[in-house]
Amino acid sequence: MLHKKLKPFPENFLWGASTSAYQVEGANLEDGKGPSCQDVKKVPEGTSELDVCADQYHRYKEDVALMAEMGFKVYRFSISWSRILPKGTGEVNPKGIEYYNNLIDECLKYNIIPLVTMFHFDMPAALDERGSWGNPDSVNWFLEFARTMYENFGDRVKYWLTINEQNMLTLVGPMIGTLHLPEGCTNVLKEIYQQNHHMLVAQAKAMALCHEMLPGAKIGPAPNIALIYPNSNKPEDTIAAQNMNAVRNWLYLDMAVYGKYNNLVWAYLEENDACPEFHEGDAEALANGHPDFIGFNYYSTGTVTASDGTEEGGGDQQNSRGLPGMAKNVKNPNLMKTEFGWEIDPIGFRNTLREVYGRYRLPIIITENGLGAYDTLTEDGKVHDPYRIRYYQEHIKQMRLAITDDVEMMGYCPWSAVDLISTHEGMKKRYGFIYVDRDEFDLKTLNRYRKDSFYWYKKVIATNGEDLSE
Ligand code: BGP
Repeated sequence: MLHKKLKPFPENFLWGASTSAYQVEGANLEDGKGPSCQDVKKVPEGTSELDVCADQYHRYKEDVALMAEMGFKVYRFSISWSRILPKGTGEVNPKGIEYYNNLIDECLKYNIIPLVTMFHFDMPAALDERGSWGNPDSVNWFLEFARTMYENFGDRVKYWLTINEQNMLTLVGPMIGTLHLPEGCTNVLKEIYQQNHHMLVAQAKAMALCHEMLPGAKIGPAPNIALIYPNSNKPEDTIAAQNMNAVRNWLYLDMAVYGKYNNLVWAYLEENDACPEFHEGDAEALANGHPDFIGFNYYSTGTVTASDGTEEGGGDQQNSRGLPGMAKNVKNPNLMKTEFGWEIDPIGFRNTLREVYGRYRLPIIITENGLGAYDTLTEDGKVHDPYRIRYYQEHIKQMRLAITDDVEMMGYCPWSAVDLISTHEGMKKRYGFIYVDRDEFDLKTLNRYRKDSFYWYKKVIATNGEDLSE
């Protein structure tokens, strides 16, 4: 659709950015915090441990002040489960509650809305030992955690996200360091989809509990959505794209919104003897959880051809290797790549927004979008990152076109507010508007520096997205 006139960004559009606890906070075993699966995993060779990260635990005041300087309306961060419940259930850690109270109050001091992710890749290690999401009790563990957060922070936190990228936990868990398999597991796919099922039920129940305990608060999911293109106009490539879209994307949003398994996914699970078991009350719970909005992370699209049955599976968030019997992933020659090999597709952002809104008709907030790159701090304390500015210019342009297409947008929270540790590629893969002075293994000063993109984003926010010029 070629538009003659663009619609403006809505008034009160939520401009901000995101982080997650295990990647930004550090202080990973301090003040009573229990270890999470991220603290006990073996980090990929050549990448930093997750013990100090960007040290936001000790520097949140400075970070929030810098976000306020950029004009943030919202800050998306996650709450570390094992910081407030060190063993995952039972005893509450008062120091953990105090930390998040302080962080929330600091945001509110500058009129920055806290958007809280309840779970971002960091299962308490104590619960991993009890079977993690494979244990049917995990639904109740998560609800206890949710209740603890609603009770302690619900007076001030009005926007909640349930589980970050549940689809990536399911599809590429080993890469993120989250997949826990019981010893002797013989049907891995079935186990993974049983864990996935427990997460879906936990999410539905947490949404219902939020509405019950915090009337007026809003809650939504936060999967990683990437529209999948057919590689050609061969009809079988479209079948492959439908398959991949269903397994990667729609399963999660269909469940969050309609409480039902996507039929293509169910057929795939049946075919592979991997259908999850429903426990008593699951179907009702899934039907009773309703999101108020859709949050999703967008980095790129994917492209597939028909399966020939030899696909390997696995990969990382944006580089899937395909799904055996369903679709084979191929490169898209029309797209550029980041220095870390992720395809860049700003028009795909508009495509994805149009598709998601058309399917679900709920307001959308983008909970992640961004460019991982090598940045350099100059001797005079500057970081020139025109590549990042260009990336955002193109994506924000496409978001505005999507708004003009009548997609209802609530906000935009790129990844990330501050430099932090990547899921599997360390500190060198930077995303922030704020540079953190440390290397992979040398912690240096941990001081903060404003990148060029910091000043640029400040202007974008000040003009409500009208002025994207450099
Ligand atoms: C998403 C995760 C984030 C974040 C981001 C960038 O998948 O929700 O936690 O890390 O991707 O990915 P990476 O760190 O692998 O570059």
